[in-house]
Amino acid sequence: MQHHSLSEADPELYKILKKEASRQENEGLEMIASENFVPLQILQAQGSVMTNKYAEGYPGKRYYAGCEHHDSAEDLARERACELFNAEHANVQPHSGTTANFAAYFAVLEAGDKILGPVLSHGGHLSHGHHVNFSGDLFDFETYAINKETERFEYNDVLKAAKKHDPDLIVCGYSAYPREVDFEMFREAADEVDAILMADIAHISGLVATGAHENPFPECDIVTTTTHKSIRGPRGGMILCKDEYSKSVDKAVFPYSQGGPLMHQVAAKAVCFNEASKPEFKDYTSQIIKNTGALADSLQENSLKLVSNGTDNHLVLIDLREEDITGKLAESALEDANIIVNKNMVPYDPESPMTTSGIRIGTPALTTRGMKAKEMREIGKMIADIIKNPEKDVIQDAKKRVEILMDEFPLYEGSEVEY
Ligand code: DSN
Repeated sequence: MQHHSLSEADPELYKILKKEASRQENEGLEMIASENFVPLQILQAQGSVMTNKYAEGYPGKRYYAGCEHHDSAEDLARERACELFNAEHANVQPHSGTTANFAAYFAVLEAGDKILGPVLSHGGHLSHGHHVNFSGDLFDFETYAINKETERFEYNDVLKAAKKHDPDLIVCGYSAYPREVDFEMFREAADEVDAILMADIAHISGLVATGAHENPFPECDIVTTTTHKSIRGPRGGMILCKDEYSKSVDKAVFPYSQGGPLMHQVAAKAVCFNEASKPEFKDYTSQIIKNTGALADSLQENSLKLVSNGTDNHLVLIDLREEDITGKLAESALEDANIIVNKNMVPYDPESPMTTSGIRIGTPALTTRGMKAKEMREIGKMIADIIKNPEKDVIQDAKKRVEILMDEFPLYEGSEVEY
């Protein structure tokens, strides 16, 4: 076999990677709440020889020979995950958050069973019962809603929906909810109707790992997450659960819903959990909370309304219903200034999902770049100026300032990253 560097072997693809690296480094303030930048050691594990092996099954019980080192890597990932999240069992093989949710549902339910989840436009995810997704197609999903007054999930509303629908399982945990999830409150509601409680902590798992957000255990029975959002690891998924569900969770991942695990990703998950256990990562997540608070203050001081009037976590949701701009147009105007965010439904949104009356903004990626409250306040002001007055000169002024910030807070520049 002849080995070549990527730049020699495939200049066409290499050029694309270089362009993407440059985009990440220089061309935009990355404020999509679900995105982050991984450290070199995680890129390295993902690009390792672990990609070469089939390892169907689990450590000690594989369907192929030669899995000794894969067993060690997967055991390390599982042990570290259990330690980090105070979980009794971990399955680190799910390829993504959605496949983790698929396996988690089928670990304890059968098609047609009833699940109670959040209204999608109130912060939920497609895999929490949307009709275009397997979850809405295969299960009988009913919903609970955000309280119109407090713009938070409240016990009485969840309990009422639970009593009305008598679900087999309740899902909590969201993609666009700026407040702490009260797992105890969901446990109480689940107990009232004898339902299994599942949390999807994809967005907040980095915060949970360090105690910056309440841990879903012991209240929840099964917990799913991705590994690439606030926890800053490789793109992928994971299921954590109590011991009593361990066998059914493992069976639901393999062989029920997946074949061979992506062992290079599993190896990188082990590295991620090690990073997340370090004191520096605790500092990182407390900085995320400070940064989001500073961003929220700045947006509000500049007369923008936030859903629930603030934030407890890594994101804010701007409510544009009283502004002269939709989420779609605001997203585009901000992108023109190289501020990258996404349009998002707000609770009780009169607009369609393609238009929306909201903008979701997260701070994990910029916090990874080293930005602090001072920069967040400045960015909040720029965002508010553009939303209030999306004119060319306002956008151009912000764009120039964004370029300076990118230079001040380099990402991979100067490191040994071979794109
Ligand atoms: N796409 C993710 C998000 O942006 O929240 C959820 O999977």
